[in-house]
Amino acid sequence: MEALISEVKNDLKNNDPAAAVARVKEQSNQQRNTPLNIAITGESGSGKSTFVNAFRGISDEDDGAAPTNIVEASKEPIPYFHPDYPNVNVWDLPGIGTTKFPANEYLKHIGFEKFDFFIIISDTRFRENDVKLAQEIQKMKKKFYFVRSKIDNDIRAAGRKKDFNEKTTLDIIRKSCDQDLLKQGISSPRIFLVSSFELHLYDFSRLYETLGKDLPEHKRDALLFATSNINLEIIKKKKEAFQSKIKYYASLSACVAAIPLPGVSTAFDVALMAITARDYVHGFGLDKSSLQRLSARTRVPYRDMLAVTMSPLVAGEITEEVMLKMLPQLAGITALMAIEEAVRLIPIIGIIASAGLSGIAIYNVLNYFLDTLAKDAQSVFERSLTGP
Ligand SMILES: Nc1nc2c(ncn2[C@@H]2O[C@H](COP(=O)(O)OP(=O)(O)OP(=O)(O)O)[C@@H](O)[C@H]2O)c(=O)[nH]1
Ligand SMILES: [Mg+2]
Repeated sequence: MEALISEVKNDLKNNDPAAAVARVKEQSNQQRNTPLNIAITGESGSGKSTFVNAFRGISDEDDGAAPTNIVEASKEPIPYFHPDYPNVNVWDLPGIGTTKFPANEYLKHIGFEKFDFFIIISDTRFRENDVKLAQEIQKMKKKFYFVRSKIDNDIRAAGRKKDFNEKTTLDIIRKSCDQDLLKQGISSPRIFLVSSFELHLYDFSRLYETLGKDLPEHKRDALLFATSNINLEIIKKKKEAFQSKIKYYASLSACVAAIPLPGVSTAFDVALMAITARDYVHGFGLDKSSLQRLSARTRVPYRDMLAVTMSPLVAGEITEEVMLKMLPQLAGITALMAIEEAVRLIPIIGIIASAGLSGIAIYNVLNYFLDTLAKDAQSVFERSLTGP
C-alpha cells in the first residue's frame, strides 16, 4: 500500500490523474488474482466433493458444483474456482486408493508442488493410505490437516443415547482419531471435526483459523475473500481486512485534492469509491450472482435475501455514474461524521488541512460503505440460516 501511494504521488506530479486511477484499479485486480491452491483428498466416498462445494458456498446441485455421490467420481484432479477470485482453486482430488499409486507417486501424479496445503478427509478412522500420504506430504515440506467428515451423522447417532452431551461426543471422536494416527506414527496431528452440511458448526471455524495462520499474509486474504460467509467471524475478518486499507485510500484522495486542477479531485474520488465499493460488494458476496448462488443453496428466495439488506449497492451495478449520483446523499451522511473525525485523522492521513477535507470525506464514505455492507452481509447470513 505504501508503494502504491508513492507511485500515485508520482503520477500526480506528472499531472496524470488517469494513470493514478489505473494504478489503484490494478492494485485491486492484483489482490483478486493471488493464486491459492487447496488440495482436498481422502478415500472414495469420504465426502471430498461435498466439502469442496460447501467450502465454496454452493449447493451440490449447482451448475458449477463438484459431482457428489458418484462412485469413484474421477481419477484426475479437478480444480474448482471462485468466480470472483479465479486464482483460488479448491481441488477435488481422486482418493489415493482409487489410483493404485503408492503415496509418493500419487503426489507426483497430482502435481503436489502447486498446492499451498492439503486437507485429508475421512468419514471413519484414518487409515494406512491417509497416513502414508500425510508422511509423504510432510517430506515434501507441505502442510496438511486431517478432517473427520460427516460429524452430523455421529452427533445424530449419539443423540439417541440417554446421557448425550455434544461436547463429550466430539471429544471422544477427536481423541480416537488422534490415537489412531498416533498408533500409525503421526504425532500431534491436527484434526478437525466437520460437517459439510453445517460448516458453521463443530470445528470448521477452528480449521479456518488455523489455515489462515499458516498462510503468508497475501495468501491469507485470498483465502478469506474466496471463502463464502460461512459464519459471522468470516464476515468480521473481511471487514477488518477492508478497513485496514481505508486510511491509505484516504491519503491518496488527499494527495489528489492537493493538485490545483478543477474537477480532478472529484473524478478521482468517484473512481476510488467505485473500485472499493465493488471490492466490498463482491468480497461480502453481496453481488447479484453470489446472492443467487446462496439462494440456490439455502432455498431462501432471492427477494427475501434482498429484503433484509439496506445498502443500495447490494446486487446493483457499481459504476462511477452511480457513485456520482450518490454523492449528495453521501455528503449529508458523512458531513456529520466529518467534524469530530477530522481532528483525529489529520495526523493519520498526514496532510495539510485544505487537502485533508477530501481525504476525510473519502475516509468517511468508505467507512460508511463498509459498515452498511458488513451489516447487510450479516443480515443475509442470518436470513440464510433460517431457511425458506
Ligand atoms: N451426513 C453427511 N453426509 C455427507 C457429508 N459429506 C458428504 N456426505 C455424503 O457422503 C456421500 C459421498 O460424498 P462425496 O462428496 O461424493 O464423497 P467423495 O469423497 O467425493 O467421493 P468420491 O468422489 O467417490 O471419491 C454423499 O452421499 C454425500 O452426501 C457430511 O458432512 N454429512
Ligand atoms: Mg467426489
